Amino acid sequence: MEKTIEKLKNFDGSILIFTHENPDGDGIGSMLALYKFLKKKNKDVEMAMKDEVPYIYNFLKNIDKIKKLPIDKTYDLAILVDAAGVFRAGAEVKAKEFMRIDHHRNGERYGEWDYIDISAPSTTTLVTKLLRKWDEELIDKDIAESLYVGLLTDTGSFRHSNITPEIFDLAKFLVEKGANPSYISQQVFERNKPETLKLLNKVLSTLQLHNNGKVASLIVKKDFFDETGTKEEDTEGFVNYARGLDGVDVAFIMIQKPNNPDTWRVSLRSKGDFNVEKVAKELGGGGHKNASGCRIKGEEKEVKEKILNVITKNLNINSCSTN
Ligand SMILES: [Mn+2]
Repeated sequence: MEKTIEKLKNFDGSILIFTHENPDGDGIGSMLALYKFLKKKNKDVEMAMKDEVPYIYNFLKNIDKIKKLPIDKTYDLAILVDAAGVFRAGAEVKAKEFMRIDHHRNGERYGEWDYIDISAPSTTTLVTKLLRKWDEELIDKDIAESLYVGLLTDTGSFRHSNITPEIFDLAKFLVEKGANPSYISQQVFERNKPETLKLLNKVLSTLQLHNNGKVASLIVKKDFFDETGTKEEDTEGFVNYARGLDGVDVAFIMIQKPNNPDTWRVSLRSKGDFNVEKVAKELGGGGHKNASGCRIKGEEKEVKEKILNVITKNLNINSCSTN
């Protein structure tokens, strides 16, 4: 972390902060916090990502300043937050040097100034520590709010298994700096549109239990979006309905890409000790112990079988569909 601060402190070129495609609260929160802080330090800094901001994050300050990738400019330094490598941006990023601040296992390294800690439950945890160490006084309400959003969403509202006392210390710090937990939770989780519930209704009707009720699956077919007037981003959090079932250790949702129906985006979630990162990795993706993802090409049935086979192997029990 010291080398990260050192590098940024002395840097006076152009800086781009960017995150992964299909951005989440942790990527966006890390980006916004770092952006505002570096602005306060009079750095020449911009932010960009490939996709639109999911509307649940549109209350955050400076969200309108996020540019769209690709950008036809070569930055002196590009800081990748919350992703294992530049390839995760989903678009070209041009820079003379790169830096990575992240909590994903493995991935690319760009220099001694990278700040990677896979034990951190969120990248915003790392950004909080970094900014606190560098200049705690500069952390204002906007920065604290952005950081809190990433902490809240990446820990599944403080429910995942990697929550330690230190995480509550960081949360306490952010609340003291002005982040309002009740307001933020309402903004992120309680602004559903009726259309989203209609979509959820369709998705829940695809629920299936497998492996004696230890595994649950949900499917989002691309037609569901047209039928309900929703977008892919509206499926955010749906997988947790499957994970939340009593007796379920592993849940996954398969989302058919609206513009590329041959491709399925898969989100995997687990409770406790079951490691979905292993499953995702075997399927060509990655992530964390309790939350991971991957993309698979193919027909709905074969893709589902593929996922179930890998989960079953990792569960080390005999597959037995109960539904
Ligand atoms: Mn993250």
